[in-house]
Amino acid sequence: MRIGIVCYPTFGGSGVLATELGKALADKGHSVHFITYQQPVRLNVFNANIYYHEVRVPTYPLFDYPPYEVALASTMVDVIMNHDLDLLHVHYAIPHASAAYMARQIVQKKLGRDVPVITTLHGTDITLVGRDKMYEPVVTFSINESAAITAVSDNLRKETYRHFDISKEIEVIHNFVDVKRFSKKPIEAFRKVIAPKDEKILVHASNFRKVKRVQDVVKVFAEVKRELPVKLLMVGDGPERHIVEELSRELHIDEDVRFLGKQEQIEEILAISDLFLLPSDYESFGLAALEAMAAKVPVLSSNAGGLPEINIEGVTGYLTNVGDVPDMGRKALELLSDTTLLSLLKSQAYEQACRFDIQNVVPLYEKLYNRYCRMY
Ligand code: GMT
Repeated sequence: MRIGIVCYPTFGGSGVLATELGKALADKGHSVHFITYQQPVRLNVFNANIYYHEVRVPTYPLFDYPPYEVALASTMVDVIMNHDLDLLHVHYAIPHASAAYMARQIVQKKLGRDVPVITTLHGTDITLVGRDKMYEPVVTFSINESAAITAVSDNLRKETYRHFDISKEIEVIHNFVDVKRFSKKPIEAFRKVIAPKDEKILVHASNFRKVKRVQDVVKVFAEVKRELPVKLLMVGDGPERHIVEELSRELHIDEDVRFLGKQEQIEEILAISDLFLLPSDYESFGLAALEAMAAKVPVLSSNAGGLPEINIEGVTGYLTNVGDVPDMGRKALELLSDTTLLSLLKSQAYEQACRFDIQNVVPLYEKLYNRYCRMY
């Protein structure tokens, strides 16, 4: 098949998932055309089946807001027509689903051919941004106009029906992880630099937005630190970073906390880690937690959104109520001070990740594509 993939090219989970999906489809022989405003961060391989089309947004002094959606739809039309695409798979509804709707209309008029649009909902496009009155009518319309709609968890599917007037079936295709990529042997020298006295290593990775509750990460770490020698790695960057840096100084733990910024080789960091912290207000899925599990790192997360679909209490890690720092601290301490329990949870976390392995999930997308390609 000739597949167009539209996504955000950043470190965010939706872009990561879309890029990994495209790479896997290309490995299976499909032609994959990425349509984004920048080279996706995980698109770091050469594959003859992968094409990259940059959306160029011309500026003009009149524009306070350059019309990105128009440029995106026009690029979609260009790629569909010149590369004879069989379908468009857009990740994150805003503005990808509405731009795809527009592109589909134009192609239909020009070629008399219908190009199915598959929309995958990822989370904040529904739970935060999409619900804003300034976006909602367009989001609802373009989701309904998609040939197929998928959501990355049962929870997100329910949330979408709860907040939007969706008349179509939303299919759940859970996110996936390439377990092979994350099954890395720890680099001992690296571990020694971070934890010279063999301290246990806690890790958090996100875009440091409010929804991630990064302050809780640091507070939980401070609780654990009172009883155990530990280190904390903070991966990623975003608006809350300076606040947590300040907080770690106030809590006198800054010497044991390292802010690593945005990292492409997250698997190397996870390989030396013992516990992943994800105390978010909401996660439709929590791809970062799944990647941790694939690296044999148990997860201590909140029980919000779709997190209980991947993180199983007492099996792959622990779940707590949002904001319950004392409970998180207790659970982290209990796990990190019991070597037998920790190694059991490490292997169970890995087994859980294997259930969401790329090999099991990509065929579900192919099946979906086949269904709609034949219909149109
Ligand atoms: O979490 C973010 O802020 C990034 C966001 C995105 O759209 O890239 O992540 C969402 O999609 C991921 C991939 O499906 C999910 O794993 C994340 O849980 C989801 N984030 C939220 O729901 C807050």
